[in-house]
Amino acid sequence: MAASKSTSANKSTKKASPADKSISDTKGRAAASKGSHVSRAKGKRPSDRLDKAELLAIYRTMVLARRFEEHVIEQFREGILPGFVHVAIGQEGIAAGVGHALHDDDYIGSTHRAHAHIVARGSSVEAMMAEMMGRITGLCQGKGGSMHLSDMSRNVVGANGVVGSGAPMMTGVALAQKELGTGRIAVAFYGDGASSQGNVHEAMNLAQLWKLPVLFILENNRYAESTPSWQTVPVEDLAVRGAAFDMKTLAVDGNDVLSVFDTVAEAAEFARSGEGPVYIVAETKRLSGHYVGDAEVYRPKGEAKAARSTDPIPAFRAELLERKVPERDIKAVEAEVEETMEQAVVAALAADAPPAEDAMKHVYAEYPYAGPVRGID
Ligand SMILES: Cc1ncc(C[n+]2csc(CCOP(=O)(O)OP(=O)(O)O)c2C)c(N)n1
Ligand SMILES: [Mg+2]
Repeated sequence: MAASKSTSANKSTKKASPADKSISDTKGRAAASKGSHVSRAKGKRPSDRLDKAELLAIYRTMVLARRFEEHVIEQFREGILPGFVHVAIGQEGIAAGVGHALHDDDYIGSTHRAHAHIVARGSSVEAMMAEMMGRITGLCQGKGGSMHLSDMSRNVVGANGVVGSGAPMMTGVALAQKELGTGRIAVAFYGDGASSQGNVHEAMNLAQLWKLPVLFILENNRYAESTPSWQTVPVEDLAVRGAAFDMKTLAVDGNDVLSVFDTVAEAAEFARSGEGPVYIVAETKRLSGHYVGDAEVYRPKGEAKAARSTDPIPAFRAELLERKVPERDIKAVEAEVEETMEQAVVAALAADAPPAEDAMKHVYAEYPYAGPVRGID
């Protein structure tokens, strides 16, 4: 295995008798997964096959997600963008690594912190920004906003304000893929806070029982709102929870985009081949507040500043240079992203709100459903 270390309970307990599956076994696995977050294993990795254009595409996704959210913050502070907004600044390594490792027609289900995941699926940033501003040109015709962004043309089942609910929803999507034999997989993103929710555990249990093609991707930023995870989670290493379901488990440094890419590539292959779900724990840092406007008084002094040293974007930029990607090409990507985002904001600002008479439209699905679901219709 390449980028991350497997803590697969499947492998390590296959020959063990029930009595052997003891606390010490679990502890052993916890120890095995420690340290696997930080270093990359040597040897061939799927990302070694990425060419310059593909590496730059990953970098573009990260920068586009960052600039999208910086524009969102600006428009929110201006009072133009309504609602309640959570940004994932600092967590783009996970979004981009996952987005680029998936097949184009795989499915994702996101959280309240969804923008980067959706940018990484290739949704239009113009339509996303318009949605955030409540404009008719938005992804959901301006009726969803940040926490209900969805884009079925990109198989983005949706952002979701109900913490942890992506796990059962995407388990259902995975069940559909298995039943229909599509060969596609489903991804459920969730946070360390959500990881203690009962419905997440129920979903993981059923997914493993039925060997469903779903990846449970835990973005471990170690905060749920203002509460640090040590106050709510009794285990130091969240990867050990995979053992409860005998589920293949991978731990990865979420700030290292190529490690995320490699980990998800491995997991996706496993799930796609019918072997069952994979649980991925990606360590990261939330470089912003829980929501835009959060005073972060709960954070120990200096923590936020120190976390900036793990920012995945400058780290990957430096890696591109090391890999001999010319700086002028990197700068060209950055300039193109600036222009794309400027245009997205201008276009969203110029668009109209949906008409009042449409307020009750799209509240309930109309059956038979005639909307776009790629590959099935
Ligand atoms: C079912 C449910 N419970 C509580 C909340 C309130 N809430 C919103 S975000 C959040 C914290 C989630 O933390 P985590 O899962 O770690 O995600 P992060 O915010 O770190 O991305 C909570 C408790 C909610 N939206 N839904
Ligand atoms: Mg969290």
